[in-house]
Amino acid sequence: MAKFYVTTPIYYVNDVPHIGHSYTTIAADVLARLHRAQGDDVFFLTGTDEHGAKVAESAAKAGKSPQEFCDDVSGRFRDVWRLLNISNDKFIRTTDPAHVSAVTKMLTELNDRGYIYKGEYTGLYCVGCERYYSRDELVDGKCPLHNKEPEIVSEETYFFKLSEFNDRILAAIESGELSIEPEERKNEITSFLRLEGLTDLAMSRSKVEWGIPLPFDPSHTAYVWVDALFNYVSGVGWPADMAMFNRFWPADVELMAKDILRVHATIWPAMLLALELPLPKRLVIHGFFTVDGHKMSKSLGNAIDPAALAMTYTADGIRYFILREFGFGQDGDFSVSRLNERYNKDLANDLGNLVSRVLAMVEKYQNGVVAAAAADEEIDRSLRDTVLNAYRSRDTALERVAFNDALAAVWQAVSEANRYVDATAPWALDKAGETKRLAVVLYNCVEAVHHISALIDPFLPETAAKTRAMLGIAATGPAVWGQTRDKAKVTKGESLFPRL
Ligand code: ME8
Repeated sequence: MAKFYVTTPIYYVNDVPHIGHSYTTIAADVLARLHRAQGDDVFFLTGTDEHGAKVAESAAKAGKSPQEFCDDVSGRFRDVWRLLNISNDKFIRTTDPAHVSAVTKMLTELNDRGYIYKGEYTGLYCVGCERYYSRDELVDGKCPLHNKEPEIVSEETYFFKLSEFNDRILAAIESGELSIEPEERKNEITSFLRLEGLTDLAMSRSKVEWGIPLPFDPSHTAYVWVDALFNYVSGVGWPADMAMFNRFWPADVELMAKDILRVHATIWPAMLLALELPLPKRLVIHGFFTVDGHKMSKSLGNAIDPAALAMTYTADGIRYFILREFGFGQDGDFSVSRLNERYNKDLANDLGNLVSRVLAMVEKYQNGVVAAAAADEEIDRSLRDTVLNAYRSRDTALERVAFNDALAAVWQAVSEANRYVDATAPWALDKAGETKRLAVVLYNCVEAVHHISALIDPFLPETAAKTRAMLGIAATGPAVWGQTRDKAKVTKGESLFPRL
Protein backbone atom coordinates (compact mmCIF):
# COMPACT_ATOMS: atom_id res chain seq x y z
CA MET A 1 0.00 0.00 0.00
CA ALA A 2 1.34 3.41 -0.95
CA LYS A 3 1.11 6.35 1.41
CA PHE A 4 -0.01 9.80 0.38
CA TYR A 5 0.53 12.91 2.48
CA VAL A 6 -1.00 16.14 1.18
CA THR A 7 -1.01 19.59 2.78
CA THR A 8 -2.44 23.07 2.28
CA PRO A 9 -0.83 26.18 3.71
CA ILE A 10 -2.03 26.94 7.21
CA TYR A 11 -4.16 30.05 6.85
CA TYR A 12 -3.66 33.28 8.77
CA VAL A 13 -6.30 33.84 11.42
CA ASN A 14 -5.99 37.49 10.60
CA ASP A 15 -8.19 36.96 7.57
CA VAL A 16 -11.64 35.45 7.08
CA PRO A 17 -11.97 32.19 5.16
CA HIS A 18 -12.63 33.12 1.55
CA ILE A 19 -12.82 31.51 -1.85
CA GLY A 20 -9.04 31.78 -2.36
CA HIS A 21 -8.36 29.62 0.70
CA SER A 22 -11.13 27.29 -0.43
CA TYR A 23 -9.42 26.74 -3.75
CA THR A 24 -6.29 25.25 -2.23
CA THR A 25 -8.24 23.31 0.36
CA ILE A 26 -10.71 21.81 -2.12
CA ALA A 27 -7.86 20.86 -4.47
CA ALA A 28 -6.07 19.07 -1.62
CA ASP A 29 -9.32 17.38 -0.65
CA VAL A 30 -9.82 16.00 -4.17
CA LEU A 31 -6.33 14.49 -4.15
CA ALA A 32 -6.88 13.02 -0.67
CA ARG A 33 -10.21 11.49 -1.69
CA LEU A 34 -8.79 10.10 -4.93
CA HIS A 35 -5.91 8.42 -3.14
CA ARG A 36 -8.20 7.02 -0.45
CA ALA A 37 -10.42 5.55 -3.17
CA GLN A 38 -7.30 3.99 -4.70
CA GLY A 39 -6.56 2.31 -1.38
CA ASP A 40 -3.62 4.48 -0.31
CA ASP A 41 -2.74 5.28 3.28
CA VAL A 42 -3.68 8.96 3.21
CA PHE A 43 -2.99 11.87 5.51
CA PHE A 44 -4.42 15.27 4.68
CA LEU A 45 -3.39 18.22 6.82
CA THR A 46 -4.71 21.77 6.93
CA GLY A 47 -4.95 24.31 9.72
CA THR A 48 -4.42 27.84 10.94
CA ASP A 49 -1.37 30.04 11.44
CA GLU A 50 -1.95 32.00 14.62
CA HIS A 51 1.15 33.81 15.89
CA GLY A 52 2.61 37.23 15.17
CA ALA A 53 2.21 40.93 15.83
CA LYS A 54 -0.64 41.33 13.38
CA VAL A 55 -2.76 38.74 15.16
CA ALA A 56 -2.12 40.31 18.57
CA GLU A 57 -3.11 43.68 17.09
CA SER A 58 -6.33 42.35 15.61
CA ALA A 59 -7.17 40.62 18.89
CA ALA A 60 -6.68 43.87 20.81
CA LYS A 61 -8.91 45.69 18.32
CA ALA A 62 -11.58 43.05 18.79
CA GLY A 63 -11.25 43.39 22.60
CA LYS A 64 -10.13 39.79 22.95
CA SER A 65 -7.06 38.00 24.18
CA PRO A 66 -4.92 36.68 21.30
CA GLN A 67 -5.87 33.12 22.20
CA GLU A 68 -9.61 33.88 22.28
CA PHE A 69 -9.31 35.68 18.98
CA CYS A 70 -7.47 32.72 17.43
CA ASP A 71 -9.98 30.21 18.81
CA ASP A 72 -12.73 32.21 17.22
CA VAL A 73 -11.26 32.65 13.74
CA SER A 74 -9.73 29.19 13.62
CA GLY A 75 -13.22 27.85 14.40
CA ARG A 76 -14.58 29.76 11.42
CA PHE A 77 -12.11 28.06 9.12
CA ARG A 78 -13.10 24.67 10.51
CA ASP A 79 -16.80 25.45 10.06
CA VAL A 80 -16.32 26.41 6.43
CA TRP A 81 -14.30 23.28 5.71
CA ARG A 82 -17.01 21.12 7.26
CA LEU A 83 -19.58 22.84 5.08
CA LEU A 84 -17.51 22.20 1.96
CA ASN A 85 -17.03 18.53 2.90
CA ILE A 86 -13.30 18.82 3.37
CA SER A 87 -11.99 15.47 4.57
CA ASN A 88 -8.82 16.59 6.35
CA ASP A 89 -7.40 14.03 8.78
CA LYS A 90 -6.13 16.71 11.10
CA PHE A 91 -6.59 20.41 11.62
CA ILE A 92 -3.41 21.87 13.06
CA ARG A 93 -3.15 25.17 14.90
CA THR A 94 0.20 26.78 15.63
CA THR A 95 -1.06 27.40 19.18
CA ASP A 96 -1.53 23.64 19.74
CA PRO A 97 0.74 22.58 22.62
CA ALA A 98 2.14 19.73 20.50
CA HIS A 99 3.13 22.15 17.73
CA VAL A 100 4.65 24.62 20.19
CA SER A 101 6.78 21.93 21.78
CA ALA A 102 7.83 20.57 18.38
CA VAL A 103 8.95 24.06 17.29
CA THR A 104 10.77 24.51 20.60
CA LYS A 105 12.66 21.27 20.03
CA MET A 106 13.39 22.18 16.40
CA LEU A 107 14.84 25.57 17.50
CA THR A 108 17.00 23.87 20.11
CA GLU A 109 18.32 21.48 17.47
CA LEU A 110 19.10 24.23 14.97
CA ASN A 111 20.96 26.10 17.70
CA ASP A 112 22.82 23.00 18.90
CA ARG A 113 23.86 22.23 15.35
CA GLY A 114 25.37 25.70 15.01
CA TYR A 115 22.92 27.15 12.50
CA ILE A 116 21.85 30.11 14.63
CA TYR A 117 23.82 33.21 15.62
CA LYS A 118 23.02 36.55 17.17
CA GLY A 119 23.31 39.81 15.24
CA GLU A 120 21.72 43.09 14.34
CA TYR A 121 19.29 43.50 11.50
CA THR A 122 18.17 46.68 9.80
CA GLY A 123 15.66 46.45 7.07
CA LEU A 124 12.45 47.54 5.43
CA TYR A 125 9.70 45.85 7.33
CA CYS A 126 6.07 45.54 6.27
CA VAL A 127 3.89 45.01 9.32
CA GLY A 128 1.08 43.74 7.08
CA CYS A 129 3.24 40.92 5.71
CA GLU A 130 5.28 40.52 8.89
CA ARG A 131 8.41 40.35 6.80
CA TYR A 132 11.31 42.40 5.61
CA TYR A 133 11.51 43.43 1.97
CA SER A 134 14.55 44.10 -0.17
CA ARG A 135 14.37 47.36 -2.16
CA ASP A 136 13.89 45.66 -5.49
CA GLU A 137 10.93 43.69 -4.20
CA LEU A 138 9.05 46.93 -3.52
CA VAL A 139 6.81 48.56 -6.10
CA ASP A 140 7.24 52.36 -6.13
CA GLY A 141 8.85 51.99 -2.72
CA LYS A 142 5.77 50.26 -1.37
CA CYS A 143 4.90 46.74 -0.30
CA PRO A 144 3.36 45.10 -3.40
CA LEU A 145 0.68 43.38 -1.32
CA HIS A 146 -0.33 46.17 1.03
CA ASN A 147 0.58 49.18 -1.09
CA LYS A 148 2.15 50.79 1.99
CA GLU A 149 5.68 52.04 2.54
CA PRO A 150 7.53 49.63 4.82
CA GLU A 151 9.12 50.93 8.03
CA ILE A 152 12.89 51.00 8.56
CA VAL A 153 13.39 48.69 11.49
CA SER A 154 16.58 47.89 13.32
CA GLU A 155 16.68 45.17 15.91
CA GLU A 156 18.80 42.64 17.67
CA THR A 157 17.90 39.33 16.25
CA TYR A 158 19.00 35.76 15.86
CA PHE A 159 19.95 34.70 12.38
CA PHE A 160 19.47 31.35 10.75
CA LYS A 161 22.34 30.45 8.39
CA LEU A 162 20.07 30.24 5.39
CA SER A 163 22.83 31.21 2.95
CA GLU A 164 24.67 27.95 3.66
CA PHE A 165 21.90 26.00 1.97
CA ASN A 166 21.66 27.91 -1.30
CA ASP A 167 23.50 25.39 -3.45
CA ARG A 168 22.02 22.28 -1.87
CA ILE A 169 18.50 23.63 -2.37
CA LEU A 170 19.27 24.58 -5.95
CA ALA A 171 20.63 21.08 -6.61
CA ALA A 172 17.60 19.44 -5.00
CA ILE A 173 15.23 21.49 -7.14
CA GLU A 174 17.18 20.91 -10.33
CA SER A 175 17.45 17.18 -9.79
CA GLY A 176 13.73 16.92 -9.07
CA GLU A 177 14.28 15.67 -5.50
CA LEU A 178 12.24 18.74 -4.59
CA SER A 179 9.90 19.17 -7.52
CA ILE A 180 8.38 22.61 -8.07
CA GLU A 181 5.43 22.75 -10.42
CA PRO A 182 4.51 24.19 -12.83
CA GLU A 183 7.80 24.63 -14.69
CA GLU A 184 7.66 28.44 -14.81
CA ARG A 185 7.52 28.56 -11.00
CA LYS A 186 10.49 26.24 -10.76
CA ASN A 187 12.43 28.49 -13.14
CA GLU A 188 11.52 31.54 -11.09
CA ILE A 189 13.06 29.95 -8.00
CA THR A 190 16.12 28.44 -9.62
CA SER A 191 17.04 31.73 -11.28
CA PHE A 192 16.57 33.51 -7.96
CA LEU A 193 18.89 31.03 -6.25
CA ARG A 194 21.41 31.23 -9.07
CA LEU A 195 21.42 34.99 -9.64
CA GLU A 196 20.64 36.55 -6.26
CA GLY A 197 21.14 33.77 -3.79
CA LEU A 198 20.09 33.41 -0.19
CA THR A 199 21.16 35.63 2.65
CA ASP A 200 20.91 34.65 6.29
CA LEU A 201 17.45 34.94 7.77
CA ALA A 202 16.50 37.13 10.70
CA MET A 203 14.50 34.46 12.47
CA SER A 204 13.54 35.98 15.80
CA ARG A 205 11.77 39.07 17.06
CA SER A 206 12.30 40.66 20.43
CA LYS A 207 9.32 42.99 20.04
CA VAL A 208 6.71 40.39 19.21
CA GLU A 209 5.27 38.72 22.27
CA TRP A 210 2.60 36.59 20.63
CA GLY A 211 4.86 33.84 19.39
CA ILE A 212 6.95 30.87 20.41
CA PRO A 213 9.87 31.90 22.67
CA LEU A 214 13.34 30.83 21.59
CA PRO A 215 14.41 28.14 24.07
CA PHE A 216 17.94 29.60 24.26
CA ASP A 217 16.74 33.20 24.68
CA PRO A 218 13.12 33.57 25.79
CA SER A 219 13.23 37.35 25.34
CA HIS A 220 12.85 36.59 21.61
CA THR A 221 10.05 34.80 19.81
CA ALA A 222 10.44 32.79 16.61
CA TYR A 223 9.73 34.50 13.30
CA VAL A 224 6.19 33.53 12.36
CA TRP A 225 7.21 31.81 9.10
CA VAL A 226 9.74 29.55 10.84
CA ASP A 227 7.01 28.57 13.29
CA ALA A 228 4.36 28.13 10.59
CA LEU A 229 6.39 26.10 8.09
CA PHE A 230 7.16 23.57 10.75
CA ASN A 231 3.46 22.60 10.92
CA TYR A 232 3.98 20.17 8.04
CA VAL A 233 6.20 17.97 10.18
CA SER A 234 4.78 18.65 13.64
CA GLY A 235 1.37 17.83 12.15
CA VAL A 236 2.47 14.27 11.40
CA GLY A 237 3.97 13.64 14.79
CA TRP A 238 7.54 14.98 14.82
CA PRO A 239 9.04 14.42 17.37
CA ALA A 240 6.39 13.02 19.73
CA ASP A 241 5.19 10.19 17.49
CA MET A 242 8.03 9.11 15.24
CA ALA A 243 6.13 6.04 14.01
CA MET A 244 3.49 8.31 12.56
CA PHE A 245 6.13 10.69 11.26
CA ASN A 246 8.03 7.94 9.46
CA ARG A 247 4.79 6.61 8.05
CA PHE A 248 3.89 9.87 6.30
CA TRP A 249 6.91 12.12 5.93
CA PRO A 250 8.05 13.36 3.39
CA ALA A 251 4.93 15.11 2.15
CA ASP A 252 3.94 13.90 -1.30
CA VAL A 253 2.28 17.18 -2.31
CA GLU A 254 2.32 20.60 -0.67
CA LEU A 255 -0.21 22.87 -2.35
CA MET A 256 -0.16 26.67 -2.22
CA ALA A 257 -0.55 29.81 -4.30
CA LYS A 258 2.38 31.63 -5.86
CA ASP A 259 2.43 34.27 -3.09
CA ILE A 260 4.19 31.94 -0.68
CA LEU A 261 6.31 29.85 -3.02
CA ARG A 262 9.51 31.77 -2.21
CA VAL A 263 9.50 30.92 1.51
CA HIS A 264 8.47 27.33 0.77
CA ALA A 265 11.31 26.89 -1.69
CA THR A 266 14.00 28.51 0.48
CA ILE A 267 13.49 28.73 4.25
CA TRP A 268 11.49 25.52 4.38
CA PRO A 269 13.93 23.15 2.64
CA ALA A 270 16.84 24.83 4.47
CA MET A 271 15.27 24.08 7.85
CA LEU A 272 14.75 20.45 6.84
CA LEU A 273 18.29 20.10 5.49
CA ALA A 274 19.65 21.58 8.71
CA LEU A 275 17.70 18.99 10.69
CA GLU A 276 18.70 16.23 8.25
CA LEU A 277 15.08 15.50 7.42
CA PRO A 278 13.93 14.57 3.90
CA LEU A 279 12.49 17.30 1.69
CA PRO A 280 8.85 17.31 0.55
CA LYS A 281 8.49 15.65 -2.86
CA ARG A 282 6.39 18.21 -4.71
CA LEU A 283 5.46 21.84 -4.21
CA VAL A 284 2.51 22.47 -6.48
CA ILE A 285 1.73 26.11 -7.05
CA HIS A 286 -1.52 27.62 -8.23
CA GLY A 287 -2.51 31.07 -9.34
CA PHE A 288 -4.30 33.88 -7.61
CA PHE A 289 -7.98 34.72 -7.77
CA THR A 290 -9.28 38.17 -8.28
CA VAL A 291 -12.94 39.13 -7.99
CA ASP A 292 -14.38 40.92 -10.98
CA GLY A 293 -10.81 41.98 -11.73
CA HIS A 294 -9.85 43.13 -8.22
CA LYS A 295 -7.62 41.57 -5.58
CA MET A 296 -9.64 39.79 -2.94
CA SER A 297 -9.25 40.92 0.65
CA LYS A 298 -11.05 41.50 3.88
CA SER A 299 -10.12 45.17 3.83
CA LEU A 300 -11.49 45.71 0.30
CA GLY A 301 -14.67 44.03 1.47
CA ASN A 302 -14.81 41.78 -1.59
CA ALA A 303 -13.63 38.54 -0.01
CA ILE A 304 -16.08 35.97 -1.32
CA ASP A 305 -17.57 33.89 1.46
CA PRO A 306 -17.73 30.24 0.40
CA ALA A 307 -20.32 29.43 3.06
CA ALA A 308 -22.77 31.98 1.67
CA LEU A 309 -22.21 30.72 -1.89
CA ALA A 310 -22.75 27.12 -0.82
CA MET A 311 -26.24 28.05 0.43
CA THR A 312 -27.27 28.76 -3.15
CA TYR A 313 -24.98 26.57 -5.20
CA THR A 314 -24.34 23.68 -2.76
CA ALA A 315 -20.91 22.62 -1.57
CA ASP A 316 -20.49 20.41 -4.64
CA GLY A 317 -21.47 23.31 -6.89
CA ILE A 318 -18.63 25.42 -5.46
CA ARG A 319 -16.17 22.53 -5.52
CA TYR A 320 -17.00 21.83 -9.16
CA PHE A 321 -16.91 25.41 -10.32
CA ILE A 322 -13.59 26.52 -8.91
CA LEU A 323 -11.73 23.44 -10.09
CA ARG A 324 -13.37 23.36 -13.52
CA GLU A 325 -13.24 27.03 -14.37
CA PHE A 326 -9.54 27.76 -13.88
CA GLY A 327 -6.31 26.11 -14.95
CA PHE A 328 -4.50 25.27 -11.72
CA GLY A 329 -1.33 27.25 -12.37
CA GLN A 330 -3.14 30.25 -13.83
CA ASP A 331 -4.62 33.33 -12.20
CA GLY A 332 -8.34 33.58 -12.55
CA ASP A 333 -11.16 35.99 -12.11
CA PHE A 334 -13.96 34.72 -9.92
CA SER A 335 -17.35 35.71 -11.20
CA VAL A 336 -20.70 34.70 -9.81
CA SER A 337 -22.27 34.90 -13.25
CA ARG A 338 -19.84 32.25 -14.54
CA LEU A 339 -20.65 30.13 -11.49
CA ASN A 340 -24.31 30.47 -12.31
CA GLU A 341 -23.74 29.44 -15.93
CA ARG A 342 -21.64 26.43 -15.04
CA TYR A 343 -24.08 25.33 -12.36
CA ASN A 344 -27.02 25.43 -14.73
CA LYS A 345 -25.25 23.95 -17.72
CA ASP A 346 -22.76 21.39 -16.44
CA LEU A 347 -24.43 20.37 -13.20
CA ALA A 348 -28.18 20.84 -13.67
CA ASN A 349 -28.46 20.11 -17.42
CA ASP A 350 -25.67 17.64 -18.06
CA LEU A 351 -25.14 15.64 -14.87
CA GLY A 352 -28.38 16.17 -12.90
CA ASN A 353 -30.55 15.63 -15.93
CA LEU A 354 -28.70 12.48 -16.99
CA VAL A 355 -29.17 10.80 -13.63
CA SER A 356 -32.78 11.81 -13.26
CA ARG A 357 -33.89 10.80 -16.73
CA VAL A 358 -32.10 7.46 -16.66
CA LEU A 359 -33.61 6.49 -13.33
CA ALA A 360 -37.04 7.86 -14.26
CA MET A 361 -37.06 5.65 -17.37
CA VAL A 362 -36.08 2.55 -15.42
CA GLU A 363 -38.95 3.29 -13.02
CA LYS A 364 -41.38 3.99 -15.80
CA TYR A 365 -40.56 1.14 -18.18
CA GLN A 366 -39.24 -1.57 -15.85
CA ASN A 367 -40.70 -0.76 -12.41
CA GLY A 368 -37.27 0.39 -11.24
CA VAL A 369 -35.61 -2.96 -11.89
CA VAL A 370 -32.52 -3.33 -14.11
CA ALA A 371 -31.83 -6.56 -15.99
CA ALA A 372 -28.22 -7.61 -16.63
CA ALA A 373 -27.08 -7.22 -20.22
CA ALA A 374 -23.88 -7.09 -22.21
CA ALA A 375 -22.86 -4.03 -24.24
CA ASP A 376 -23.29 -5.72 -27.59
CA GLU A 377 -23.99 -3.12 -30.27
CA GLU A 378 -21.49 -0.64 -31.64
CA ILE A 379 -23.17 2.27 -29.84
CA ASP A 380 -23.17 0.32 -26.55
CA ARG A 381 -19.49 -0.48 -26.83
CA SER A 382 -18.67 3.09 -27.65
CA LEU A 383 -20.47 4.27 -24.50
CA ARG A 384 -18.64 1.64 -22.46
CA ASP A 385 -15.23 2.62 -23.84
CA THR A 386 -15.74 6.35 -23.39
CA VAL A 387 -16.91 5.91 -19.81
CA LEU A 388 -14.14 3.51 -18.82
CA ASN A 389 -11.45 5.60 -20.55
CA ALA A 390 -12.49 8.56 -18.44
CA TYR A 391 -10.88 6.94 -15.38
CA ARG A 392 -7.48 6.95 -16.99
CA SER A 393 -7.82 10.44 -18.42
CA ARG A 394 -9.03 11.72 -15.06
CA ASP A 395 -6.21 10.09 -13.13
CA THR A 396 -3.42 11.16 -15.45
CA ALA A 397 -4.79 14.71 -15.38
CA LEU A 398 -4.86 14.63 -11.58
CA GLU A 399 -1.32 13.32 -11.50
CA ARG A 400 -0.45 16.61 -13.25
CA VAL A 401 -2.81 18.41 -10.82
CA ALA A 402 -4.79 19.56 -13.87
CA PHE A 403 -8.13 19.54 -12.07
CA ASN A 404 -9.93 21.26 -14.94
CA ASP A 405 -8.72 18.65 -17.43
CA ALA A 406 -9.71 15.86 -15.05
CA LEU A 407 -13.23 17.27 -14.80
CA ALA A 408 -13.40 17.80 -18.54
CA ALA A 409 -12.54 14.10 -18.97
CA VAL A 410 -15.33 13.11 -16.58
CA TRP A 411 -17.77 15.39 -18.35
CA GLN A 412 -16.92 13.71 -21.64
CA ALA A 413 -18.36 10.56 -20.14
CA VAL A 414 -21.42 12.50 -18.93
CA SER A 415 -21.98 13.98 -22.40
CA GLU A 416 -21.48 10.63 -24.08
CA ALA A 417 -24.08 9.08 -21.77
CA ASN A 418 -26.54 11.86 -22.60
CA ARG A 419 -25.89 11.35 -26.31
CA TYR A 420 -26.45 7.62 -25.84
CA VAL A 421 -29.83 8.23 -24.26
CA ASP A 422 -30.80 10.58 -27.10
CA ALA A 423 -29.57 8.22 -29.80
CA THR A 424 -31.06 5.00 -28.41
CA ALA A 425 -34.35 6.74 -27.50
CA PRO A 426 -35.65 4.29 -24.89
CA TRP A 427 -39.10 5.94 -25.10
CA ALA A 428 -39.33 4.89 -28.75
CA LEU A 429 -38.15 1.36 -27.93
CA ASP A 430 -40.86 1.17 -25.29
CA LYS A 431 -43.46 2.43 -27.70
CA ALA A 432 -42.38 -0.10 -30.33
CA GLY A 433 -42.54 -2.91 -27.77
CA GLU A 434 -38.83 -3.72 -28.19
CA THR A 435 -38.48 -4.80 -24.58
CA LYS A 436 -35.26 -6.81 -25.03
CA ARG A 437 -33.33 -3.95 -26.61
CA LEU A 438 -34.89 -1.55 -24.10
CA ALA A 439 -33.55 -3.66 -21.24
CA VAL A 440 -30.04 -3.62 -22.75
CA VAL A 441 -30.13 0.12 -23.29
CA LEU A 442 -31.37 0.86 -19.77
CA TYR A 443 -28.77 -1.46 -18.30
CA ASN A 444 -26.05 0.46 -20.12
CA CYS A 445 -27.50 3.76 -18.96
CA VAL A 446 -27.53 2.65 -15.31
CA GLU A 447 -24.05 1.20 -15.66
CA ALA A 448 -22.80 4.53 -17.05
CA VAL A 449 -24.39 6.37 -14.10
CA HIS A 450 -22.69 3.89 -11.76
CA HIS A 451 -19.25 4.71 -13.18
CA ILE A 452 -19.97 8.42 -13.38
CA SER A 453 -20.78 8.39 -9.67
CA ALA A 454 -17.34 6.84 -9.06
CA LEU A 455 -15.65 9.30 -11.43
CA ILE A 456 -17.14 12.37 -9.73
CA ASP A 457 -16.65 11.06 -6.21
CA PRO A 458 -13.43 12.91 -5.27
CA PHE A 459 -14.82 16.18 -6.66
CA LEU A 460 -18.50 15.97 -5.73
CA PRO A 461 -18.68 13.65 -2.73
CA GLU A 462 -22.22 14.56 -1.74
CA THR A 463 -23.61 14.13 -5.24
CA ALA A 464 -21.78 10.83 -5.61
CA ALA A 465 -23.30 9.58 -2.33
CA LYS A 466 -26.81 10.66 -3.38
CA THR A 467 -26.37 8.90 -6.71
CA ARG A 468 -25.18 5.71 -5.01
CA ALA A 469 -28.28 5.84 -2.80
CA MET A 470 -30.47 6.05 -5.93
CA LEU A 471 -28.63 3.08 -7.39
CA GLY A 472 -29.15 1.19 -4.14
CA ILE A 473 -25.43 0.61 -3.57
CA ALA A 474 -23.12 1.48 -0.69
CA ALA A 475 -19.98 1.64 -2.79
CA THR A 476 -19.09 1.68 -6.47
CA GLY A 477 -17.24 -1.20 -8.09
CA PRO A 478 -13.93 -1.19 -9.99
CA ALA A 479 -13.44 0.43 -13.41
CA VAL A 480 -14.81 -2.58 -15.26
CA TRP A 481 -18.09 -2.69 -17.20
CA GLY A 482 -20.82 -4.78 -15.59
CA GLN A 483 -20.96 -3.52 -12.01
CA THR A 484 -24.75 -3.24 -11.98
CA ARG A 485 -26.27 -6.44 -10.61
CA ASP A 486 -29.01 -8.31 -12.40
CA LYS A 487 -32.41 -7.28 -10.97
CA ALA A 488 -30.88 -4.29 -9.18
CA LYS A 489 -33.58 -1.97 -7.88
CA VAL A 490 -33.05 1.74 -8.48
CA THR A 491 -35.07 4.74 -7.37
CA LYS A 492 -35.22 8.21 -8.79
CA GLY A 493 -34.51 10.49 -5.84
CA GLU A 494 -34.64 14.26 -5.51
CA SER A 495 -33.14 16.30 -8.31
CA LEU A 496 -29.34 16.51 -7.77
CA PHE A 497 -28.99 20.09 -9.00
CA PRO A 498 -32.30 21.95 -9.23
CA ARG A 499 -32.03 24.65 -11.88
CA LEU A 500 -31.60 28.15 -10.50
O1 ME8 B 1 0.25 32.82 3.62
N1 ME8 B 1 -6.36 33.15 -4.74
O2 ME8 B 1 -1.57 32.32 4.91
P1 ME8 B 1 -2.76 32.95 4.06
C1 ME8 B 1 -5.88 31.92 -4.61
N2 ME8 B 1 -0.09 31.67 6.92
N3 ME8 B 1 -5.43 31.40 -3.45
C2 ME8 B 1 -5.47 32.18 -2.38
C3 ME8 B 1 -5.95 33.50 -2.42
C4 ME8 B 1 -6.43 33.98 -3.69
N4 ME8 B 1 -6.92 35.20 -3.84
N5 ME8 B 1 -5.86 34.02 -1.19
C5 ME8 B 1 -5.35 33.05 -0.40
C6 ME8 B 1 -0.26 32.38 4.63
N6 ME8 B 1 -5.11 31.93 -1.10
C7 ME8 B 1 0.60 31.71 5.68
C8 ME8 B 1 0.93 30.32 5.19
S1 ME8 B 1 2.08 27.95 5.44
C9 ME8 B 1 3.33 27.33 6.35
C10 ME8 B 1 1.79 29.52 6.10
C11 ME8 B 1 -4.59 30.67 -0.56
O3 ME8 B 1 -3.97 32.81 4.90
C12 ME8 B 1 -3.34 30.17 -1.26
O4 ME8 B 1 -3.15 28.82 -0.97
O5 ME8 B 1 -2.40 34.27 3.54
C13 ME8 B 1 -2.27 30.97 -0.55
O6 ME8 B 1 -1.00 30.41 -0.74
C14 ME8 B 1 -2.74 30.84 0.86
O7 ME8 B 1 -4.19 30.89 0.76
C15 ME8 B 1 -2.22 31.96 1.73
O8 ME8 B 1 -2.94 31.91 2.90
